[in-house]
Amino acid sequence: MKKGEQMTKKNTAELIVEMLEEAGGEYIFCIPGGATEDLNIALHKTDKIKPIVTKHEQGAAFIADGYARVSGKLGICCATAGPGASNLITGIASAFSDSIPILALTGQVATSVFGKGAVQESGSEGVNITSIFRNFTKYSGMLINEQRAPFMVEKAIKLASSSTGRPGPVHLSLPADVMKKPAVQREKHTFSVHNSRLFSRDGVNKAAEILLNAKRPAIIVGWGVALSRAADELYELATLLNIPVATSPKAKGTFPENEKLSLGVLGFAGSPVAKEYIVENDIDVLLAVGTSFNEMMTSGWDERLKPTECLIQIDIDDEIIGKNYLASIDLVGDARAALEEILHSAERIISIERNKLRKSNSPRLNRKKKISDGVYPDRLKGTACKTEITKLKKKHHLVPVTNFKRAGLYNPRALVEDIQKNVPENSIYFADIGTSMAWAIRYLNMKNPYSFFVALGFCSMGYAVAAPVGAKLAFPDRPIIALVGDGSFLMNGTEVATAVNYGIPVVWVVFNNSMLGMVHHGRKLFETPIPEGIPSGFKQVDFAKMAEGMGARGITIKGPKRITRQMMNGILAKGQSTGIPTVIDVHIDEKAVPPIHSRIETVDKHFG
Ligand SMILES: Cc1ncc(C[n+]2csc(CCOP(=O)(O)OP(=O)(O)O)c2C)c(N)n1
Ligand SMILES: [Mg+2]
Repeated sequence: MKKGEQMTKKNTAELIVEMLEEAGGEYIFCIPGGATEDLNIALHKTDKIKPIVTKHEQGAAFIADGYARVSGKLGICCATAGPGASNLITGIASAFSDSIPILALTGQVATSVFGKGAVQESGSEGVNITSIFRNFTKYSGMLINEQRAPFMVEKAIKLASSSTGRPGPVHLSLPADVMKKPAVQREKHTFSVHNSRLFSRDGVNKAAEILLNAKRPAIIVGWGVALSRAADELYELATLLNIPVATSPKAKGTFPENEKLSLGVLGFAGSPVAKEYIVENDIDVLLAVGTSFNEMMTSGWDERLKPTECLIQIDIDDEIIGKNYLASIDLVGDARAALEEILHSAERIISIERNKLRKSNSPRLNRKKKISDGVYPDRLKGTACKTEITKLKKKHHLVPVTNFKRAGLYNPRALVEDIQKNVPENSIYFADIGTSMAWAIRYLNMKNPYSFFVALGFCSMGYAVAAPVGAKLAFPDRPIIALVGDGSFLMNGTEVATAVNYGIPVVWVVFNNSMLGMVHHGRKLFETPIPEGIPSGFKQVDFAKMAEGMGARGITIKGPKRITRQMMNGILAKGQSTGIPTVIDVHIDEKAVPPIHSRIETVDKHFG
């Protein structure tokens, strides 16, 4: 033991649990195994962190993600060595792609037997789990001894929670012998998340000036705005400067979609209004906030997205700026802080100009004049852009559903609209990867921020089957609605049993089309349709029965039956009172063509 270090009565596993508690950990999503027994014993001694045992480690990672994604808190998951750890991979990779703060703990055989062929050895002499995780985490390390343990755990938690740049998953491998060692005494630390405020003052002022003077500006916001919880600041800036806003599919709802200035979603399954306003017409100044301009948002990096005069780009990650489109003004920093600063700067400029105006005018005129009358004429005064948007909304007024309804089958668009009509406005939605996501992005009208979630970074099927379980734990009083395909449900549907086990009343709506519809429709939409070498269809599954088999409620909707207010009220009320989750198995019109054309064009152009 070194000078200054004292041994305490607890062991290292108990110290880790103590640190997780201090970091605000409420749940640990996990499947136990021999290599994690010390952690298990340590968890047994506390009632502050509740273990939620899932049915598959991928589910544990996705559920931790769902918890973290909706709440902004750290999600914690844990798996045993070897296959337990490797089963986490897709979930952690998905969290990495979407910058979700997760701490993944995995078991490890004792360091004393490294290299001897121990069961599930996962160190450098076996399947090197730490090294595998290094490829898609902000940090992956093995606690090689008890002395380094407190530092490494603290570092992992801090890195996950974004004290440096974007948040993201981290991984720690826990050798069994180190876990048993007496814990090193450490100085207590207060955990706090610091959002970096690195952007330049000059850049902020310049951005405000340019936005104020722009003729036809627009704002595009990405997932970074949701991550930094910047919806209020975005709203204030957009309304003050009278600038239309489009969001990426992932950031859907961060600007209220019912607002006059809302263009809706730009990109995959997005709104034709956003496309026409921003892509098909010239924008002189574009403010991009927390978006990497990825494929899904830009419909394959459409050149027409470039503004004619100036791109102002805000991102916490310097590496993102200018990655796909050249930025004239770059503001490296947290989206919320940067938007707030631009807002203050714009207000300052407006008030200076107003004073100038006052001085130069007669007192009589003065009282009536507003800044928008003189200095920044047409735009700030602004009905012009709102009128244009309203016209576009009318022009694209989405064809009534009845026009493309096949008798007796539920049109997926009607399904999405019926669900939204009949559940409370504070509901949180998840959409899985598949056509359900496309229908949801296009036809849900999100008024509340941080209430619509798609894991579009990694696009893993099955995400939205498991993640809502974590979301419901984070927000027990809000309805959690998961819109999922039947193929996706078959991947992680066993997590319904996890929800049943812990009384977590999520509502899953399964879009039952007996096919991997995204693949099926995608193939057909190409100019020369792609043949079915690997089939996309499969035999229909009875998801209500599957749900009932796991102890959940199962409801089948087929034929002329529709989702109604009474039905949803009943499902949600019963869920809240009993804790029993529900699976609604809806037989949809499998022939309805989903709004995925932009993706097909991208694949054709870039991967064809
Ligand atoms: C884990 C994983 N495997 C494969 C894919 C490719 N993929 C994307 S969507 C999709 C089909 C989804 O089918 P389903 O869940 O039934 O939804 P649908 O499209 O039919 O609505 C497939 C196979 C993927 N994104 N993720
Ligand atoms: Mg399907």
